[in-house]
Amino acid sequence: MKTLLLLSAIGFCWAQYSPHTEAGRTSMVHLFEWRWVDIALECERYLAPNGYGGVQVSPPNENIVVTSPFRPWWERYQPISYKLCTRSGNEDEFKDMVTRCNNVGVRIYVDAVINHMCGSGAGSGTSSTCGSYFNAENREFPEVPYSAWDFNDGKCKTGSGGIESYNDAYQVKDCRLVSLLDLALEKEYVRSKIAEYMNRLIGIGVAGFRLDAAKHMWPGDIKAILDKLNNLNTNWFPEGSKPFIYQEVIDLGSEPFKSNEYFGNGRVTEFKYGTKLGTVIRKWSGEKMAYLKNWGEPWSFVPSDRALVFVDNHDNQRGHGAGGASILTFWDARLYKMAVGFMLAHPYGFTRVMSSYRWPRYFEDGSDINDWVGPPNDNGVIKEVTINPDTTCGNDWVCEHRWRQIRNMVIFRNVVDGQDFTNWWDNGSNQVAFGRGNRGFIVFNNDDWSLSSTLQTGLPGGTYCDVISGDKINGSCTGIKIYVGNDGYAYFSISNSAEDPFIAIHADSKL
Ligand code: AAO
Repeated sequence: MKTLLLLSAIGFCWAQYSPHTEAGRTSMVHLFEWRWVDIALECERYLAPNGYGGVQVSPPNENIVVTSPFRPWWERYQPISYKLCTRSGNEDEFKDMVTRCNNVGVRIYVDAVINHMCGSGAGSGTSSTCGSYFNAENREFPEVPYSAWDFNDGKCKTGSGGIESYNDAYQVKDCRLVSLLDLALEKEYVRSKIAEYMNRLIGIGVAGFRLDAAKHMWPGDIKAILDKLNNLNTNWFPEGSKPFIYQEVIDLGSEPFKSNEYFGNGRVTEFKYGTKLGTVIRKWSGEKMAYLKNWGEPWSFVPSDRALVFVDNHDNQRGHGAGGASILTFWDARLYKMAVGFMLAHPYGFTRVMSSYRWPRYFEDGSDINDWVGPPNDNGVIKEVTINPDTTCGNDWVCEHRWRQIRNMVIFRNVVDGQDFTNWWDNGSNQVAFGRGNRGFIVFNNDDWSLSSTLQTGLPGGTYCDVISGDKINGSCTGIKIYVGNDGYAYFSISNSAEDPFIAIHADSKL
C-alpha cells in the first residue's frame, strides 16, 4: 500500500501532467512574441520574485519571413526548419534564457509547431528567419531535411487538399489546416526528426511543450513522438521527470471528436473556460456570476487535472481560433481583471496568464482587419521590452502579468495552493464570494448596484490588506483594509463604480 501511494505520488510529480514548477508556484505566463534576452531579464527581475512558475515562449524554431502583410505574428506558425533562430533570438540567446530562468526557478515551455511546415503557396527561396532554403511547391525543406514523401498530400481526400469540414476527423487530421503543408506523422522518419528537435530543447533545459494544432494530429501519432522524448535535464529536474505536455485541442463541444482522446498524452487546452467566463462576466445570454458556484467540470469542462486554462490566448484575443466575441482581453481591462482574478482564485485547472502587445485595432464588418499585426518592431526587428518607473512596460508591450491586480492574484493562487473551495456566497445575481480554506477569500461585485455584506471568510481574525486596490508594504496597506473578526466574519463594501469592483485577501496579506 505504501509503495503504491509513493508510486502514485511520484507519478503525479514526474508525469506529463505536471508543469514541474517549483513548490508553491502555480501559474505560467505567455510572453507572446518576446525576445529571449527580455525573457531572461524578466525571469530574474520580476517573475521569480513574484511567484510565477513558468513562461510559455513563442515558437523558437526557424520560420518563414512574410513580407505581405509585413512580418505578421503568425509567420512563426510556419516552420522552415528546427534551427533555433527567430526574431526572438538565436540559439545562444535561447540557451542563456533557459539557464537563467531555471536558475531562478522559472520554467520554460516551448510552443512546438510540429503538425505542419509553411503554407503550400509560400513559393521557394531563402526568405526565412535563418536564411534556410525551402521550396513549398516541391515540399522541400533541406535543412531538416523533409521532402515530398514526408507530407500527407496523398492521404488527404478533399478536393482542395485542405480541411473543408471540421465534422470529419480524417480531414481535420490528414488535410491542411489553412493550407499549411501537413506533415505525415505516421512516418517513423518524420516522428524521429520531430523528437530530435524536442529532445534538443529538453537537453537545453525546457520543462515542457504546448503542442500547437494538436487537434490536427492523431493522438496515437503524438504518443509515438512523445515516447521518443528524453526525461528532463537533471541539472534542474529530478531524475525521471517527463516533459509537461499541453495540447492545443479546441473542443467547444460541436465537433465529432473530443479532447478526452488526448488525455493519454498530457493536458489539453480547455477553450470552453474563457468562452464561458467571458459570457458570464459580460452578463450575456442571461448568465450571472451566481451561476459560477459550480464552475469546473459541471460546466462540461475536462477534469481539472487535465486542463490548461486561460481567459484569452494569442489567437482569440484578436479573433483567430475559437471563442468568439465573448472572450475578454486587456482591451476590456476592467472586466478582464475580474475574469483573470476569478480564474486565479478558483482551484480548477493549471492557469496561464496572457501577456500581450498593443496593435492598431481597426474594425470592418465587426472583425479586426489588423489582426495580423506583429509585435512592436523597428523595421521588423522586435523592440525591447522597456520598463517604466512605475513598473509597467513601455514600447507598446501591455504586460498584463505586471498589472498589480493580476500579479497579486498569481501570488494569491500560490498562497491558497491545495486549499478547498469554501464559503461560497452569492446574492442570486452578480455579487459572489468564495474562500480557499483558511488561506484566502475573494469578493466580486459585477452588479449595477453596491455590495454591502458581512460574509464568512474562513480566515483567522485580524486586519488584512486587499491585494486588488493595493499592496501590503512595510506592514501597512496601500489600498483597502478588511477587518476579519475572530469568528471569521468580515464586512465588505464594494461600489459598482469602483475602479476594480472586487476585493481579495489572503494569509500573506494579513498585517
Ligand atoms: C496564415 C494566414 C492564412 C494562410 C496561412 C498559410 O492567415 O490565411 O492560409 O497563413 O499561408 C496562425 C494564424 C493563422 C495563420 C497561421 C500560419 O492563426 O491565421 O495562417 O498561423 O501562419 C484552428 C486550429 C487551431 C489554430 C487556429 C488558429 O484548430 O489549431 O485555427 N491555432 C493554432 C495556433 C495559431 C496558428 C496555428 C494553429 C497554425 O494557435 O496561432 O495559426 O500553426 C473552429 C475549429 C478550430 C479552428 C477554428 C478556426 O472553431 O473548431 O479548431 O481553430 O475553427 O479555424 C465557433 C466554434 C468553434 C470554431 C469557431 C471558429 O466558436 O464553436 O469550434 O467558431 O469557426
